[in-house]
Amino acid sequence: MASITIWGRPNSNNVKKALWIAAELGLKYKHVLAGLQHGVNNTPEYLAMNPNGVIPTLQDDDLVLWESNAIVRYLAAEYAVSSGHPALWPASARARAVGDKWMDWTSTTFAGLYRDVFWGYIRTPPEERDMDKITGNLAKVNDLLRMVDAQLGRTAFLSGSEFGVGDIPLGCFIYTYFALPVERPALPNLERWYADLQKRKAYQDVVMIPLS
Ligand SMILES: N[C@@H](CCC(=O)N[C@@H](CS)C(=O)NCC(=O)O)C(=O)O
Repeated sequence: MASITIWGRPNSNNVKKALWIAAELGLKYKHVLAGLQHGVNNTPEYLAMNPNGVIPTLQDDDLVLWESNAIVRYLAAEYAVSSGHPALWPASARARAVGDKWMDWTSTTFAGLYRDVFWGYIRTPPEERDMDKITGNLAKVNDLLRMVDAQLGRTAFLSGSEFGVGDIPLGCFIYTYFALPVERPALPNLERWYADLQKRKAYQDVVMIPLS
């Protein structure tokens, strides 16, 4: 029986990715709060596991892993079949590649721009907000989401015709996007996809928590 531990605060989008895939797979794991007010991630013990000092970190027996997308991919690859959810890790590399690119795109193209918008509205007092930066980044975020909307007009999910790990990274961010006190452009396919995600128990339990 595997012994899994996940470190990270549950309101972090990167931690949510790991907790969400674990919930989809029905895995049992120990959860250690870490990051921001919880500390832990700057202790020598934590840095020995994850020298970046960021969250999340996963331990599964003798494997220690960081980078949230790598954690999602590892858990799906290792446990999709044994947990009875083979669709979460298709045997075909071609099938996996479809969603894989959206995982990396979310981290490398979307997350940095979105971070300033989210932190600006949710974690910064109104009088301290840099509205020029927030508004400028929000416009770029909306342009990126128009691209996602076009994709979701062609396929039901970012992973293809079925939900898969390729939907997890952006799925975490999109919950907070739709909760921001801003005007949003019409993104009908993205809204349909978001509505589909909200029907998933794992999404409700892990992702749809109060913003903080
Ligand atoms: N590329 C890393 C980024 C990890 C990251 O930046 N984590 C943030 C939270 S989302 C963090 O550790 N912040 C410091 C803290 O929470 O104390 C990943 O995807 O795992």
